[in-house]
Amino acid sequence: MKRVITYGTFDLFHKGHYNLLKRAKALGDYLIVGVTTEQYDEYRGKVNVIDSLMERIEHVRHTGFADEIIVEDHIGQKIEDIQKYGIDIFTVGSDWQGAFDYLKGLCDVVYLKRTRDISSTMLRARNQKIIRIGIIGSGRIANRFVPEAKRVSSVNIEAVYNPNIESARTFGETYELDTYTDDWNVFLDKIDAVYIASPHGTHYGYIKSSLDAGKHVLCEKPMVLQKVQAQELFSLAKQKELVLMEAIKTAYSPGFIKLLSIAKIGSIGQIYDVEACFTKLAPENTRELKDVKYGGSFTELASYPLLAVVKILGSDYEEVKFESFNNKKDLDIYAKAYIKYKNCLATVKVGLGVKSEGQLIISGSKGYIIADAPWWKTQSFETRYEDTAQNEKYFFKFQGEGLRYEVNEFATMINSSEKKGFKLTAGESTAIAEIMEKFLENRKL
Ligand code: C2G
Repeated sequence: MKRVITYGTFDLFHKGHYNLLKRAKALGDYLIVGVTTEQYDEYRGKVNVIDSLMERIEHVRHTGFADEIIVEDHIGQKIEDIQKYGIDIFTVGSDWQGAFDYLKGLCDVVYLKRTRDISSTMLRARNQKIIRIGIIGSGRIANRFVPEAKRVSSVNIEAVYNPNIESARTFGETYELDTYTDDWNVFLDKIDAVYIASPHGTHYGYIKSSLDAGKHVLCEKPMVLQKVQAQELFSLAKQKELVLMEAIKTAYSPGFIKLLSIAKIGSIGQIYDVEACFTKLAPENTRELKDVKYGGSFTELASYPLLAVVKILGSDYEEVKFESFNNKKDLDIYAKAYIKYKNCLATVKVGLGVKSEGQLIISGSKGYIIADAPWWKTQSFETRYEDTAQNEKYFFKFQGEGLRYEVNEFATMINSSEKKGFKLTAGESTAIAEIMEKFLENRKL
């Protein structure tokens, strides 16, 4: 009996998949089909699979070609399976030509011609209304945003707005955008949603105007620097059934989400302390160290550490105290926040003018979690215990600049009936804004 194996995501099942499975079955007598899990797809860079694993398995089963269905959930599994199941032939579509030649020592490798003019990506685009995104601002983060957004099939960057038309033109031509403009109404006409990548002080105005115009909003951190503004904007978004999301990329990245789960299921016991640090040396003459109203280390960098604190300990802290060292413009080059909760503590350390170890350490009654710099990408973390034999290390891919995760979440929220997600809630963003506001009040003293 000739045993054949093939693998795939089989998302939005279509005739290309059907043809592949039919021909795979015809190669032998027994066909095993490996269907990828969401986590494994996320690991290998597929961030927008629509159908659940069970739906995708059901679609494969329904063809009647598979004699056995397994899941593929980790890298290297193909080699293990070929030996475990005594496979004679591995097959996959010709879009993978050569990619699995390393299996030739174990079995025959057959690349079957890919069915033309159909793909899950195309169906996703057809099935789902493409969300037309307009970018406000054309600075550093906006330049990183465009290539990342291209990795998310359900969105398209249509336009860029900048009051400085020359900046808008340069950016628009660089990325071949259909529209670049300094005319707000022209900009709004072309889009369904905005990504705000302008300086902190302009965020509130752009969010308000965009929501008033019925546009969904993804706004760079810090979204706003006053609690009351955050409350007002989130309730406006809710009232108009629009999405308002703060773009703190860590909140949407797979590794950080897993870290939160590990912390919250009690792996390290009761949590008593969270210490988070993020420093990034900046030259004296940059915006962050010149803008006397909104500049400084805390407004620039504290969104990440505060995200960790608020996600792990919640928003109901009792008091917060600050210490900082300031430059000649009275902007903090190094700042520390000490946040006291009823039964736990948190320390946030940030610095544009002072370098320190960018760690996240969560201390608990049974052990602790440590994520080394850059913990805000959460490519790895470790749980550590008194009995070091119990220590566990976790590793994650952080694809590219990691902005694709927030773009994917933004698109998912827009396409879902619930216009809010769990990864970073309105309450959590509001708590972060409140602590930012308290820091700025404290700095004026
Ligand atoms: N396929 C095809 N024709 C298409 C689309 C897909 O023949 N028009 C084939 C692919 O080449 C693959 C199978 O159908 O062999 C499943 O395709 P996907 O669901 O896109 O899975 P993929 O990401 O290609 O995963 O470890 C995963 C596998 O290596 C392949």
